[in-house]
Amino acid sequence: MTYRQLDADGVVAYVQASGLFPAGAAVEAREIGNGNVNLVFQARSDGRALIVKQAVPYVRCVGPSWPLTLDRARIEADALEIQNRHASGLVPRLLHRDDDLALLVMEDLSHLDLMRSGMIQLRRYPRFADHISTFLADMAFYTSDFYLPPHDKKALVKRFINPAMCQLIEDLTFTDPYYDAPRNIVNPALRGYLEQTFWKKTALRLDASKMKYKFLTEAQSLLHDDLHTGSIFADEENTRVFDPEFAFVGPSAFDLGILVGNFIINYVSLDGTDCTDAQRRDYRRYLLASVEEIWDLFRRKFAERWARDATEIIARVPGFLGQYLDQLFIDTIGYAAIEMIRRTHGLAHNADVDRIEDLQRRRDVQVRILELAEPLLMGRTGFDNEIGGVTQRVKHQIG
Ligand code: SR1
Ligand code: MG
Repeated sequence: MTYRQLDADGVVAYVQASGLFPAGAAVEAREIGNGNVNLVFQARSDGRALIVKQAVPYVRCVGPSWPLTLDRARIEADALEIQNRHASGLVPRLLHRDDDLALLVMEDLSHLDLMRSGMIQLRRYPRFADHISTFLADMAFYTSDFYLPPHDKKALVKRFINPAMCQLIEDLTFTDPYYDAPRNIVNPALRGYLEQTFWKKTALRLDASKMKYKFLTEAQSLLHDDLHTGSIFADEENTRVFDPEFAFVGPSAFDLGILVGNFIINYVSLDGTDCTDAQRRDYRRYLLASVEEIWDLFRRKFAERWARDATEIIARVPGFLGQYLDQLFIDTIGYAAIEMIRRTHGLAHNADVDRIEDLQRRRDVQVRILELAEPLLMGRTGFDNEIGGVTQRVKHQIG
């Protein structure tokens, strides 16, 4: 079948014809997506719901003037299959795929919170650090050279060659935020700071370039590659990581760094909101405890998998694991800072900050994020590879 874009009626006809609901069942569908890139429908029948996600041949939030590969749906389905194998229960179940239509059908998770929205409302997710550290350790180890036989690892790299989506991240994350790029979306109240101060920081730009080069060249493990809090559903008991359309084999620390960066953005954003001092203090304590727990559990779980399942001979060389994890830590902090910068004035922002309506107040938060990102990025080797040093720095600088 050749590609055609579905509307809600088309989705109803498609799921009926595909046998995803019992024959003859009445089905309703509505578009529920509010993402930047794709169409997302919820199809319901007799109290049961499915999610139908279809890629469109352009960036949805911009329109047809910015074409984007449909192959991202194939990548997403492939990534979900692998994530379901290694991190089962932590990603949506893939029920059906149609690569010709660039379409996936997944379990409906709308009973869970979109984590970003929940965090904006100061909700807590007590199982999250345990769950996400398992997801990250499983993917970082079981899709790496330390576990996969050489031919399988190369086949994985080949299967996830994802150049258009990678270029999007390369440009929007590592390049555009460091100059007055046409695609940046800049709070007018922030522009003066960017022009007079931020865009003149040549040493910062050099370190951002070093992080970009790692992103371009380090094929360590299969990444989700867009692991911000808008790519996670959660509640008190559950965590599901979704939307891996940017997946490719890249630097393992990138997923960790994006996640940590999003927690820190939320942390700083609380200065621009009207929560009480006690609410802000308590939630900030929760956020930093989560960051510490995520890193410490990741490090421990990765080392456990290494000790139990490593097949590559270099994994038996004394000292290799420790140095590998230390470098992952340094890169995690670097990528966290890179994420904080890009979400402030790049193309795609975080609602945590953009919900602050008063532009001057939003600008003050944005400057604080940028001025915290700088010592994290430039000082990433100076925390003795201890996450407590990073959280102390956040607390000391922001309060
Ligand atoms: C074209 S918009 C691209 C951004 O949105 C996604 O959520 C990713 O974060 C990407 O960078
Ligand atoms: Mg997304």
